[in-house]
Amino acid sequence: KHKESYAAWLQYTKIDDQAIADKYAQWCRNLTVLGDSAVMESAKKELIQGISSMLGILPDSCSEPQQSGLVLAVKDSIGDLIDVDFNYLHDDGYSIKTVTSGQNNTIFIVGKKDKGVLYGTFHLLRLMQNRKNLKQLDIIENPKNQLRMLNQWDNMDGSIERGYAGNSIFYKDNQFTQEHNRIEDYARLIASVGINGIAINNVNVHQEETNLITSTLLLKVAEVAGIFRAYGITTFLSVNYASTIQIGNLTTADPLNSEVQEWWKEKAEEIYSYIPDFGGFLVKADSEHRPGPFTYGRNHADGANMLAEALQPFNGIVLWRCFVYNCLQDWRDRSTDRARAAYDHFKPLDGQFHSNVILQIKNGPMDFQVREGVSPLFGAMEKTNQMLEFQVTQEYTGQQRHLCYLVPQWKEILDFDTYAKGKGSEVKKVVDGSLFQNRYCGITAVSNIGNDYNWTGHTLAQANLYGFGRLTWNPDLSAESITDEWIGQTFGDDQSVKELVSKMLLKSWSIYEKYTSPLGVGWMVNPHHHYGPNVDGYEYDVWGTYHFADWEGIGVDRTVKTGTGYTSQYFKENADMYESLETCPDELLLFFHHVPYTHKLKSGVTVIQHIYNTHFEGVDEAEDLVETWLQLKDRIDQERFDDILNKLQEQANHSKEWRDIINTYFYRKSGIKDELNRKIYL
Ligand code: GCW
Repeated sequence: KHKESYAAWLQYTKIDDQAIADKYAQWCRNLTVLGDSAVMESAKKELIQGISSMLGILPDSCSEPQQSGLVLAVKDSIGDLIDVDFNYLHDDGYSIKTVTSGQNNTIFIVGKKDKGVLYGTFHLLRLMQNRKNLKQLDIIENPKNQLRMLNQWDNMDGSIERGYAGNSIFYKDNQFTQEHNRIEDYARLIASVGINGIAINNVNVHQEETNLITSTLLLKVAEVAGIFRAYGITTFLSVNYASTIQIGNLTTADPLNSEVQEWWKEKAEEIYSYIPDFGGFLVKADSEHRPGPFTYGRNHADGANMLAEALQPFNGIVLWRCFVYNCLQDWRDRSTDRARAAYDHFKPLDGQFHSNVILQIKNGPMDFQVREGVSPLFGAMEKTNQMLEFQVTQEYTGQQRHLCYLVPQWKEILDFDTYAKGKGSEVKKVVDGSLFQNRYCGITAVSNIGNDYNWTGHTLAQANLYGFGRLTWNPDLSAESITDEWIGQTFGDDQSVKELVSKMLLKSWSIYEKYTSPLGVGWMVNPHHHYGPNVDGYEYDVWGTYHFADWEGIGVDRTVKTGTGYTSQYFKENADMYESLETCPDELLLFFHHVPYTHKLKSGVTVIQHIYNTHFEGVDEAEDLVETWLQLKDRIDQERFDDILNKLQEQANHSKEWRDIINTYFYRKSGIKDELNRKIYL
């Protein structure tokens, strides 16, 4: 039961087409693994599982290459079997080559290191799952990003902050679960798309989790790290900035205090005695009531560097989050702009961070909205390592009850040109380190999995996790190709399934945007849990997330001329574009400007008419999703079919709630009627 849901994109469904199966079999009858490590062992295990499940044959394990077969090797073990240009390969890169001569048919998967072999193995299995021809493979692949990470917001009581797929697979009742198989399956899933780092606890480090760096729990962390290590994934922990006070018997966490510094140095040494390849610390400091260096009149470079010095002897790194803003704002105060906060705090510190500190920056300056500007911090700190943070868990994008496939959104962000070094300074080049030659860099995201049988609640939300991994490996992959390969592995090779599901996924972000908050203004959700419409839910609150709708107009004036000056944080080309009403793109209009409802968009309609139109359209399109899915009946197993159908129906219903609340709200505020006279409740 639920076998397909659980296996996600690693189903290795039996290949029914005998011609293809026979062809594959010529390479899969025997398997030679040259090199010995836990990671090589994982690659071998995966191949055996994939091959036996897809082809119904068990490959012979050989100690040296046979006439035909599969060979896995690393630089040190390949000898002169084939020629691989190792100068071109990065540590995680690989080459896959089909060698045919006479009766010999061999596929070589070669990495510089064992991790590359594992990635190459998953690549080959992906090709087979998508029924690709293996006859003339000559693939060479390097990941574009060095760090490709996930952050679990899991708490030790088993809950997951902003988790929409059940409870934690790591913890229960303030203890580690013993679900090692499940954790291993998670490691397989994420390694298969190239993830190489994971922080296993929530960035909000509460009391229990503060103890994760103490001896009893470190033993358990080490067990989990061992599972991930075998899949090339490095384990990190989120730490409590005030650990010296909470568990260290000190009265301060001042980063310049020598006892504090000493405590962390000893702590790091202790951690590495349990986990020799421990990745380092992820830190949320001075953010949303978490402790931090501000308490001691120190800045964030002081705080991050103190931890970096402790980790440095062990090659550990500090992932320091930039989500720092005033969360006790007064809505009456129009001069404070939360969007400015990260840049204002961090930009002046450029050049002061140690080389083993990376600033972890959310994609937008606010908080993972369906649409917002790109954070102006990207590219703004030439001398500082920067890492991009996405949110795979759908906090503000339908909470895995609505379909919202985020790959198109992430592509837009990665392709956004910052102009930091002139044209062609896209975000993806900032965070892959190529623009400023950083020592450390990469992309991270908040994971969307829990212990639900299908990992993600909504089965189609698996595509977000898959797509995130693939994009961190290579941000230049197109949304269409990622989507296509995911569907092939998840629902099989049926062309009509591919076409329809792909259409649904690729449109879903735009659909979700249409029936929720308009034109980049964000929020309008119910406080705390953030599900469902509530236009003024945060309007008179302390969080700095306002839309300022009145009877005349709506939007946040972030211009230099009349607003908060946020636009000036971008490089000139973007600053100018956003500053001017004429050039600001429609989809972000209300993020940057406060305009009357009668303001005409570039699309030709007024703001109010746009709100009405998109909300009616959004519901229609959500209903279309149901209709499209119904066409797939009998082409998808009953369980997943029904499951997804239920979710899509819930979404279509709930989208009406959004439509009506938003439309009525703005009709009441503006008194302006819908030109098309559709039903707006009074
Ligand atoms: O937007 C907020 C979320 C919090 C989260 C925080 C963060 C982990 O609502 O739940 O806390 O962002 O990113 O730190």
